Amino acid sequence: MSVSVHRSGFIGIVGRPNVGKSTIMNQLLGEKISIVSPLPQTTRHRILGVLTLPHAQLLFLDSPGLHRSEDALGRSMVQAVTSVLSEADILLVVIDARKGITMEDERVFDRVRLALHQPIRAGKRVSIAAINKVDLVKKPKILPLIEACAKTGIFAECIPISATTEVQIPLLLERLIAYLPEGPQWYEPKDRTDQTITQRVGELIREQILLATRQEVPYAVAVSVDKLEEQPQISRIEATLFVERQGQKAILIGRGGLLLKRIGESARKQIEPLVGRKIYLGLWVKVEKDWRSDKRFVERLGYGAQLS
Ligand SMILES: Nc1nc2c(ncn2[C@@H]2O[C@H](COP(=O)(O)OP(=O)(O)OP(=O)(O)O)[C@@H](O)[C@H]2O)c(=O)[nH]1
Ligand SMILES: [Mg+2]
Repeated sequence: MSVSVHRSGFIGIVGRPNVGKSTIMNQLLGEKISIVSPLPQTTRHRILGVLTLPHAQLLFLDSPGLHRSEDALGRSMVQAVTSVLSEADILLVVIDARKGITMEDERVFDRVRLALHQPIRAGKRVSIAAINKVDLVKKPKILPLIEACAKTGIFAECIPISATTEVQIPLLLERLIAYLPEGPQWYEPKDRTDQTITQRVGELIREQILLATRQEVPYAVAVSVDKLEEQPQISRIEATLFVERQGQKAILIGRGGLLLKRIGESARKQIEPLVGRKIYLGLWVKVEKDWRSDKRFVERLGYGAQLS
């Protein structure tokens, strides 16, 4: 008779910006928990995504891309990566197959190498490399990349995947479960994330801003949801969009308020399925000069290691 074992643990998803960390987490969860955009530094804090299966519970920790940044926001993002590196039982290190192994990846590997030497509850930790975006490269390019990953000596496995076309995503899931330590079901199956609805709504609005703006503007915007009120027919949501300068405010609002209106409409389409009803979405733009350099303001926004 085989005795079935229940496995659980934290899987920290780390890597340089824009390699597809959040896309991979969403694919593995089958739900959009983290926002995704073509711009680097989309994810600004640690985000928990829970996948409950009959014999395993996978607690994914999505993290911001590891990068060098001197302002308070950048530092809080790096701090979030550090906390994920120290807490995870398994480190899932994401690499972009199109770009190969860059200097920035090497810096991530150094951090992973150090983390692997730190003890953790379940004892030995492992790291797995996911070579993502293989849909964008020709097959002969993949094998040398797997070899280069293996050569680092820090990965238990190097798995080529494509998060968007779902190539080898089931295999990745299977291998992650195989390395999970034995453990209980920590979260109720209905719990998918530690983010509140308000925080998720704020992120969905920010996602539409990232998709609709250019140059410095997307990086200079923060969203604060001030009100989420259920009324008989609709939910009323009001949010403030903080920018750093008057010029950015003018760009975000657009001529005749057109851009802000477009952002609001596309955000509304994303938010309605999440809250499960029709919403009224009111957006206001406010200048908070150089907020990214203001540690207290960055903390107030909930960025950094933890949301709550
Ligand atoms: N073609 C292709 N594009 C992908 C794949 N995975 C992610 N992307 C795209 O890569 C871009 C970045 O994806 P994200 O998931 O936001 O990347 P990230 O690593 O979380 O980025 P940061 O949060 O900024 O560090 C998006 O435009 C995704 O659609 C993939 O497998 N194939
Ligand atoms: Mg991300």
